[in-house]
Amino acid sequence: MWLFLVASSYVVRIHAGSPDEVRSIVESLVSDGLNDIAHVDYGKGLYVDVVVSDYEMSYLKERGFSYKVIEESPDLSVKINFGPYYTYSEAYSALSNIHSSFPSLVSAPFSIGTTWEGRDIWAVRVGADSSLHKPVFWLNNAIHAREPGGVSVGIGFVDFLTKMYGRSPEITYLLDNRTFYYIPVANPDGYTYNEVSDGYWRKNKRDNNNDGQFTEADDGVDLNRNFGYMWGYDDNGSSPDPTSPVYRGPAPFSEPESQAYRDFFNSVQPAVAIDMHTYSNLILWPWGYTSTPTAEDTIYRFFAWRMFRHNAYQSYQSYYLYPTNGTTDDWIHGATDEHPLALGWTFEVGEAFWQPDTGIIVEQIGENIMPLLDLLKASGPYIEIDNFDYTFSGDTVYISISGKNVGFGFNLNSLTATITVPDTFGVVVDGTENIGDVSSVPDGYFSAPNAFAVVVRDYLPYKNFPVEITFTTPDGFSQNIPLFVAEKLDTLFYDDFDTDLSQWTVVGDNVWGISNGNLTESPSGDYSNNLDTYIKLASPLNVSDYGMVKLVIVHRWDIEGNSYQDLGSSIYDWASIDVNASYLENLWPVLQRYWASQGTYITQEFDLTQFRDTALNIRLKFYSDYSVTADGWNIDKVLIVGARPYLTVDESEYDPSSSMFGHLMIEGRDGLYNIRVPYNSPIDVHVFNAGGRLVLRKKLESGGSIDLRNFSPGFYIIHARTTRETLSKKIIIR
Ligand code: 0X9
Ligand code: ZN
Repeated sequence: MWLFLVASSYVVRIHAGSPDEVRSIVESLVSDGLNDIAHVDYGKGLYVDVVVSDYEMSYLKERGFSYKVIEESPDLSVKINFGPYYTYSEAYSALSNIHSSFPSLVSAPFSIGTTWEGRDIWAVRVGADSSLHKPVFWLNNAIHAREPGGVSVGIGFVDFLTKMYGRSPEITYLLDNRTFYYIPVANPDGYTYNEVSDGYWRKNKRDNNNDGQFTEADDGVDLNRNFGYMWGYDDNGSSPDPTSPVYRGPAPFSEPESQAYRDFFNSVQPAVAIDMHTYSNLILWPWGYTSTPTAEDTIYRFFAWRMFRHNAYQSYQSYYLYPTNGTTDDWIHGATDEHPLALGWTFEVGEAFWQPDTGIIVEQIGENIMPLLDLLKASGPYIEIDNFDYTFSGDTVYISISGKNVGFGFNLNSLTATITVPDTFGVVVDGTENIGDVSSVPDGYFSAPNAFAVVVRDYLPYKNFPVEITFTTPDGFSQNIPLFVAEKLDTLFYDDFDTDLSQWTVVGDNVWGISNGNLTESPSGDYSNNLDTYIKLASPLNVSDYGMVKLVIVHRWDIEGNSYQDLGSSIYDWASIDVNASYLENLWPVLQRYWASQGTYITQEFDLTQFRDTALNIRLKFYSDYSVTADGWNIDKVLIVGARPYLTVDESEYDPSSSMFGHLMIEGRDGLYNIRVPYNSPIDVHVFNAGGRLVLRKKLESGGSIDLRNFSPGFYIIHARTTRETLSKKIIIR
């Protein structure tokens, strides 16, 4: 009957009147041994969340603190199967299942070491072609036992990568050129203990007092205080007292769990690493032991800035949350005698240790997809195109590019860019550009005006065609970036909000409306508190045969929040633009979030090409907390445009799985061919000779034949297009 033996835990919130008072409450709690701080709000909330026992709560009462209980030991019946979270064994199974579905992308879970109680610390290796040595990215979860929310985000990210491989050129490149080690549960003993206890245990399960049994009051080491860089530097946020929740252990790396972490980390040598915790919606970087910034502070700020716009997590040097020592992030950054310099990030995801439902978890995966991708990119050389421009002059297209290398510490020396264009579309007349030496950000920008020239085939009625730019260096770097030249854009969706919202579906609070020709979540005045609502396209778009898809939005906003520019500003309310494709199911990766104020209209573009699908959707989401409101979000226009090649003579584009009704067929020989389609669609037929010249064009109504018997002998390509597919067949006339 262990159920009756477990202690109760509470997360209590203590309010203060000023940021200084918040800091002094933290200090006095810590000096009284109540150092299990879960969250510190120095912003408008002005409070401290601390995890306490019954006994500690009565002590708080005695000391005259006024507090409010915000979480209690979750109801045991919910907790037995860990609520909506992965248990230790479910995390293992989830990763094993991903491995079974994508064996060439995700390894089977393997053990990097064992715990005091003999449990395996599982890891998977994510990335194609595991035989190659590639730059390494690291993510671990649950070094603190009671933080299962991060495990959901980590597994969700691995799952997302496998779904995007082969669809998104970006993610395909990343999985081909990175090795990503993922450790779902870094503290298995503590984690599994929470599966059968009240769920607030933080540390591992070292038997501190050697009495042969585990008791919460006496045992356990905080693994995030046991790392060997500046271990025990002082007693601020790290304690020599074994009963403390931040007990640092008897010696640096005294614990089998931190040893396994250290040894595996040192052997694989990541360039960028994240230790993901819950909760607080924060992204932190070293140092934690001192207020002095690291020498890489501007680099941390550069990446923090990119991530900030996606998930709206406040971001700063970790010391300013509260000082600590012996943490993972300081060791990752500081222990350069053990491994090459690496960026060491701490994420604090979510708003509670135990959150009520799966919906919140999926939102937290969505808001962290782009930030995690940003750091996956940063862990090796990676070119990001900022501008791809072209001008037309007769049949010639001049192409300019600019961009940057976002790899941390990876310089690209003697960088060359080469363009290729499929033969049917054009001939490259100026195909190579020597870009020179490109260092990494924050300095690694390049610009190459009129880098390339392409003469487009004169039989094309308009100049829509794919190109591929390959960046290489003499020492072996190579990255292909597919792009699309579009003279003619198709409007796939347009709304300037002059009439009604019939093109949209509302989910959540039904507050959306039109005001002065704008879409807004508050058509009459300021928005309300506690909103969580979105509006999405009523009919998702089939963009599967587009070579480029782009969202354009014209908007302005006034939303509670201090500053949109300042990384350290607290974010209370926000607007968000999110994207979905059918294969992502209920996951909506966040493209960008907005808060504070943008008084004049701005136009923004988002490239959605990598989310190409038969059912692409976007949503506009609005979130507000308590107490303060403002005018809100005003969206003047939403436009989605796409471009597709005039034709494609490439059999690889033909996807036999794309229709359940059967397919377009070209049959026949010796100059006589039947073209049939088993569904209702006109067929546009083009025949090209071996030189790529158009020699016949015919429109068939749902099928018919073409006669090429009087063509001169040689090879030809018959290209047929319906409303939903294209098919090419190479034929020979004798
Ligand atoms: O205190 C911690 O270990 C982390 N917070 S948590 O609530 N998940 O326990 C924050 C660690 C941040 N890193 C440093 N301060 N170095
Ligand atoms: Zn933690």
